[in-house]
This record gives sequence, C-alpha cells and structure tokens, in this order.
Amino acid sequence: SDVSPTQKITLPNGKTLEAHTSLFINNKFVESIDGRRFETINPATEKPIVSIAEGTAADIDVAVDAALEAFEKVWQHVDGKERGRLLYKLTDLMMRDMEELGHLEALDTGKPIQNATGDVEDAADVLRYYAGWADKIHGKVIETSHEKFCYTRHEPIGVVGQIIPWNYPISMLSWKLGPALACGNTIVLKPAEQTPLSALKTAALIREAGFPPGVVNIVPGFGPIAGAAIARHMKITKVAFTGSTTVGKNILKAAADSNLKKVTLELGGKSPNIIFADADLEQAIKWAHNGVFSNTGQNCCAGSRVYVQDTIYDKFLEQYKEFVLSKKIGSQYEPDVYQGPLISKVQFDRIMSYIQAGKDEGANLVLGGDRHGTEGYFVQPTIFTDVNESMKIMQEEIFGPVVAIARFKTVEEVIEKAHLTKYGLAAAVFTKDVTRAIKISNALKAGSVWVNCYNQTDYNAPFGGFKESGHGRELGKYALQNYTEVKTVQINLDMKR
Ligand code: TXE
Repeated sequence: SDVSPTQKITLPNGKTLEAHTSLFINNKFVESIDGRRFETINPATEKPIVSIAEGTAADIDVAVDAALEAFEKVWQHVDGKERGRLLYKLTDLMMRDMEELGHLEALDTGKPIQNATGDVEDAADVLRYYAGWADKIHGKVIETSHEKFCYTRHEPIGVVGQIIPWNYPISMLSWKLGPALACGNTIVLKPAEQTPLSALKTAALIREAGFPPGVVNIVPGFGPIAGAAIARHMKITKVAFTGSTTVGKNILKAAADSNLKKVTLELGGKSPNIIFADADLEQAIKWAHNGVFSNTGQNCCAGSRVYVQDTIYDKFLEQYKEFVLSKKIGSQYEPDVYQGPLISKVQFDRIMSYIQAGKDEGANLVLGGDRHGTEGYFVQPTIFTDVNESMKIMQEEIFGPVVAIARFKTVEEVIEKAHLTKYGLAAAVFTKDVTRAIKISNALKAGSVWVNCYNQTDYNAPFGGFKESGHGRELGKYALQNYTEVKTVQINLDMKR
C-alpha cells in the first residue's frame, strides 16, 4: 500500500485537489530513500504549491530493478493486444480526469488553464494513437535463398529511461510513454523538477488502468542527480531525452561511457520564419506571432528569427507590433490570457540577460524588454530589429517571449542566413507561390518545415531535429523504431554447406 498520502491544493476558485507528491515505483507511491523533498513553485505567484519527494541515484536503482523485473517476468510476455487495451484504458481515464490534470498542469507551468487542458487532451490523443500501434508491431519475411527461411522480429529493448522538460510536461510524457509501451518496454521516467504534478497524477491513472507493477515508474528529481543516474545506468538500454542541447550532449557522453545505451534526443532550436512579399500579410502576422510567443516562447520550435522581405518590412513591423500588444499577459485563471509567466526565476534571469545582450550588441529594441508586473516571472513581449547573424540573440535559443526581426531581399540570401546557426529543428515560409514554397522547403535544413502556418505537430507525423537539434524522430510510426531491437532469424531449410 502507499506510504505517502496526497497533499491538498486549493485553487483560486476555492475548489480543492489532491495531489500525489511522491515517487511512483512498482505501482506504489513511496518516499525517497533519504527522505528528501523539494518544493514545486507556481510561477505566476512565486509561491510553493506542494513539496515533492526527491529521487536520487539510489531511488533510480530501485526503480530500474522494478522495471527490469517487470520486463523479464511479465511485460515482455504480454501480447500487443493487451498492451493496447491498457493504453486505451489509460487514455479514457485521462479524459475522465482531464479537468484535474489541467489544473495541476496550469499551476505547475503557469500556462493559461485552457491551454493546459488542451495539452492534456493532446496527450491523451498521442497515447490513443500508440494504443493502436501496440498490436501492429511486426517484422518481415525476407526472401534470401530457397535453402533458407529468414525473418525479422521487432522486439522491445528492455528498460527505457526517459527524461522530460517542463514546457509541455504532459505532452512530453505522452510522446515518451506511448511508443515505449506500445512496443513492450518498461520505463523509468523523470519529469522535470519544475513540473512533476501531472506526471504523478498520470502515475495514479496508470495503476488504475491496470498496468502491471513496475511497467511504468516515475521518479521526480533533479537533472544532475536523478537524470544523470538514468543516463549512466548499466541496466537501462535506451534513453530518450527532451531538453537543452548542453544536457543532450552530456547524455550522449554518459551513454558512451556506460553501456552504450541507445539514445534519442530532442533538443533546442533557433528556427527561422521567412515571410515573402506576396504572403497573405494578416495570416503571416498571426502565425509569426503564434510561432514565437505561444507558451511564452518556451517552445523548442519557437520561430525566434523572423526574416521579412524588404518591400513589406515596414508594413509588417507596424502591424506585428499592434498584434503583439493586443494580447493579454496574466496568470492561469485570468480570462482571455494569451501569455503566462516564464517557468522559473532561473529562466526569468536567463531571458532578461538575453535581452540585455541584444541591447549591448546594438540591436534595436522596438517593444518590451522589461519585467511585466511585480509578482510572478512575467516578461513583456519583446521585439528586436536591426539584428545580424553574429549577435547572441540570433544564435542562441532564448526560450522566452523575445523575437528578432530582420530584412532580406532574395531567396538565396535568406536561405543562407537561415542556416547560420547550429540548430535545425524547425523553419517556416510564407508565400503564395507554390513552386517557391516547395523549393525552399527542400532547401531548409530543419526537421519540420511549415508553409503558411507554424507550430503544427500531429501525433501521426514525425518530429525531430537536424544538426544540433537532436537525434531520431518522435511521434508517428517513426517513433516505434526508437523502441525496438530488430532481430534477424535465419533457418536452414536445405543448405548442405
Ligand atoms: O533544461 P535542461 P533547463 C532549453 C531552453 C532552456 C534551456 C535550459 O533553451 O532555456 O534548455 O532549460 C534534466 N543529466 N530547453 O535548464 O537542464 C532536467 O532535470 C540528465 C529546450 O530546464 O536540459 C529536466 O528533466 N538529465 C527544451 C530536463 O533534463 C538532466 C525544453 C531538461 O532540463 C541533466 C527545456 C543531466 N546532467 C529546455 N541536467 C526543448 N527541447 O523543448 C538536467 N537534466
């Protein structure tokens, strides 16, 4: 039975919720071995929500042992049909408790409640999609010679470690759990220390759905402690990570130095958004705004470099500024809020230092640039112009409500500029000319290219990065490759030598 009771959270409307706040191992909520706890903070108020049990390397060991035993004794013998049935059940429970999950997500991340609830629905969609794959994982018969019978099996890898970030906590959880469970792996997942609540609530639903003990283990904790323990663990045979490029490199190194576990990485970006003079201006402005300011800019795909063709540049800038100013900033439950706070004091300071760097390097600050209000980690939407590719704000991922707008004249010039960063996660182009749209989409070095839209992800379409934006693809059928080993079996039918 559970050692740790839930903690009560009171919402601004007076309603209360019960939150799970401890480690989830072997289908039980347990305290950490050394009893440590940390606080999770509401970024709109800077006040603690509840305290959370902190997993360390010793807890990761316990979780991995549980996952390994579950894999060997139970889960690898469970049919795909049954794995799919359990995943469908989990999505039903998430939809049942969508409101509660939405509140937990909104409080932990600071995002508007309607966005948080939308994220829960998206997460359920992803898990439902992978539920459908669970009974469709199969190999091939390969015709080699008449004297042999050759076939492949797509087998689960074993214990998978998954480390996720705080910008879309429940979505990232679903992108990770869905394909791993559909393929028959067991899991030790570490949510980000800033946002453990929705993952722990989902843990309770995983147990209620009937997943066998040890199949999914969720261990909140800090990156350099619990996260690093996952990356170097000798019994974890695959690790999936979403987060910063710096930590992604650490994870690859830890994998190489330990057991050469397989690694997929979804890392940062500095995505170019290219707007041609023939684009539908109103649409381009709307999407270029959504591209960088949605989720307060805390989006790996953020279109933070907007290139506008010189003949429409002035008109674009004027209307873009107006559009930005029409959007409301505020906390989770204020009506009509578009932009919430940044996730933490650390991120607030980081974004403010990028704004300072923009000013120091001579970019022209045309809007924002300061803190918004006096409480919470709010930053004004900020626009820089007169930028060039050597500036820090044009090279580094800011991960806040800050956009740089530049002019260009020709296709060749803008493609060259678009490529002048180490990243290659996403890119967009706005034009009515189909031929140009296709040629530029072909030329751009990015894992996702959007034409006349932005930030489109679909659970059945692959997502991931070129260059230093990552390794491998998530979502769609492509993600299944990350979670299976392919075995080739060759049988002698009539081969005499
Ligand atoms: O990321 P970290 P942070 C980018 C974005 C942001 C910057 C810093 O630019 O400003 O990263 O954010 C775990 N071994 N992105 O510091 O540290 C950590 O506990 C193993 C882009 O929050 O990469 C958390 O669970 N794990 C991004 C996760 O890694 C470690 C989303 C992400 O945290 C670890 C988030 C370690 N040594 C930030 N150190 C995206 N691609 O969407 C940390 N972690």
